[in-house]
Formats: sequence, structure tokens, C-alpha cells
Amino acid sequence: MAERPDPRHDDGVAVQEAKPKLKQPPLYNVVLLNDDYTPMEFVVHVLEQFFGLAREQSVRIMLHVHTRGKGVCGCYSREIAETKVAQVNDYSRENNHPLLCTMERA
Ligand code: TYC
Repeated sequence: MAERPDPRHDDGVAVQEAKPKLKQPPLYNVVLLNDDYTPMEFVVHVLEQFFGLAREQSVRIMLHVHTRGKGVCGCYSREIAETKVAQVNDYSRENNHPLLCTMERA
């Protein structure tokens, strides 16, 4: 059987060893958008129910979105963020509110 040449000794030919390609998976901010019609109490309830936030923090985020136009509710892997966005948008539609949730690369 022929032995493989050792790639580190190659008679002067430059050989680059493959770098280990281990990147952290990207994270996504789940973002709530303001609108003129969704009741503030519904938004606070959504933040408590779907993002596990305490009432105070939920009120703070809701007021931030209300005054600034949008705000981050949490940061997750792509799959979890997609699930949160779908859950919030489905729940808002079921309750006839125009509240929208989206995601952005963190
Ligand atoms: N702007 C809404 C109101 O005045 C409240 C609201 C806050 C709506 C945050 C959406 O993501 C939102 N009733």
C-alpha cells in the first residue's frame, strides 16, 4: 500500500491547512411595531405571554414602541425568533388587532 505524503512536508509547495469553520449561529432581534389602533393593554399582555417579561418591563417596552415606532422584545436564534413572530402575528390577527411583529439580524 502506498503511504500518503505528509501534507506538512511537501517539497516546497505551500500547503494551507483548512481552518476549522465553526461560527456562532446568527441571532435575531424580535421587534414590535407601533400602530394607532392596538390597545396598550393588549401589547403589554403579548409581551408578558410570549416573551416571558414581567409587567414593569412589558409596560416599559410597550411605551418605548408607542413613542419611538418600534422596539426589541427579545433576541433569539433564527428558529425561535421565527416562531415568536408567527405566534404574535397570529394572536393579534385572531384578536382583530393590527399589531405587527418582525425580526432583524442582531
Ligand atoms: N399606539 C398604540 C395606541 O396608542 C399602542 C401600541 C403600542 C400599539 C405598541 C402597538 O407595538 C405597539 N393604542
